[in-house]
Amino acid sequence: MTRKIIHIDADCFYAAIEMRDDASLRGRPMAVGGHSKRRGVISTCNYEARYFGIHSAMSSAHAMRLCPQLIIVPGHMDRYREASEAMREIFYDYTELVEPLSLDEAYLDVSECTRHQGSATLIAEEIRQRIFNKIHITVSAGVANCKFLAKIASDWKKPNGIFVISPNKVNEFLPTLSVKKLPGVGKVTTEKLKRIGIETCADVKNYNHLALCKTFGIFGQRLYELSKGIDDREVKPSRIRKSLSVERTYPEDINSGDACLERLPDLLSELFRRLEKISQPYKISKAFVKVKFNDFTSTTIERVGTSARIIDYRELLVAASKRKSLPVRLLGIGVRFLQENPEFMQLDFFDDR
Ligand code: TTP
Ligand code: MG
Repeated sequence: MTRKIIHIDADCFYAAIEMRDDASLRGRPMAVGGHSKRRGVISTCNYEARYFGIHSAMSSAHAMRLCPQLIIVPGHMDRYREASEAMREIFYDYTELVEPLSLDEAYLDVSECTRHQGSATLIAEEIRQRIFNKIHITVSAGVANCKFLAKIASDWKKPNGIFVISPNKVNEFLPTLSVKKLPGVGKVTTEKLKRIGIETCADVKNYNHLALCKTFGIFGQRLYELSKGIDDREVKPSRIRKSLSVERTYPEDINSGDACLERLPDLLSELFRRLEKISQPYKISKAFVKVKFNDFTSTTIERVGTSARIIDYRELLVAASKRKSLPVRLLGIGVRFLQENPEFMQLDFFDDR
């Protein structure tokens, strides 16, 4: 079966968060990093600064020489983590198979996702839009039938773009692709390949297969496969889930506790549907509900328990909706998982990226 993989990567992530939180930084070259007088280094910079040739890992002093009007601000790791977490929560709405690569980057396997009639392109577009609406930053997406092509694709239309490599386009796309773009091909390998006349995937394919394997060992075989668009690596969920929840914002406010209860079956069936899809072993430690009122304040109540019982949710929902005598905009229900479960902890595996 053809897989559907999405790779998401936020645009100038740290810089985007800083610009989001401080309007005075927008529209001018800025970077996040250490001070130039203290041998600081640039973590990242916005696209205006990239125009001057500034990039991650460059010394701040060098960056200031390239662009004297550059504004360098210190980073806020807590905000980046929070944004990253919020992005992942959106990903989990579509699939359990989410493999974060860093705070701003993840693979999603949406082969089983039925949203948008299973169109990975529409799913990726919706994810981009939701991230923009909720976190106020832009991300780029790549869609393909394997990991490495999805990752290359997400870079193609950066910033704020999407690029889809549909299976029937792979053979059009690959021949001219530089071997530099293949996973595992760094500077040294690029040079080595160049010396034997290999610069693109077409060159790899045309090179004698056996000779390639002799020179590069097992990596030669991998190179050969990658240049044909073959990459069977699975999307491995590497994060331990702490909770699972579903929420709905209603087009019209809900005016009574009883009316809130009428919405419960729909929320519960979605929660159960998503619990069934969790491939990791888990134990529920708590049930919780969230209610957002029409003044945009929200409240959460939770109860210790080992299952997601309807009765718990009924009681919690009534109690939460009574906390304010205001109409309700949003309802959410969820479970928290027991974290001490040793079986659960074992699932913290890492991939060879
Ligand atoms: P990247 O995704 O590599 O870069 P980016 O999001 O800033 O820009 P792009 O639009 O090209 O994706 O890295 C994500 C974040 O990781 C980046 O915002 C800052 C941090 N980072 C460093 O701190 N040091 C580094 O050398 C790199 C590459 C990234
Ligand atoms: Mg990024």
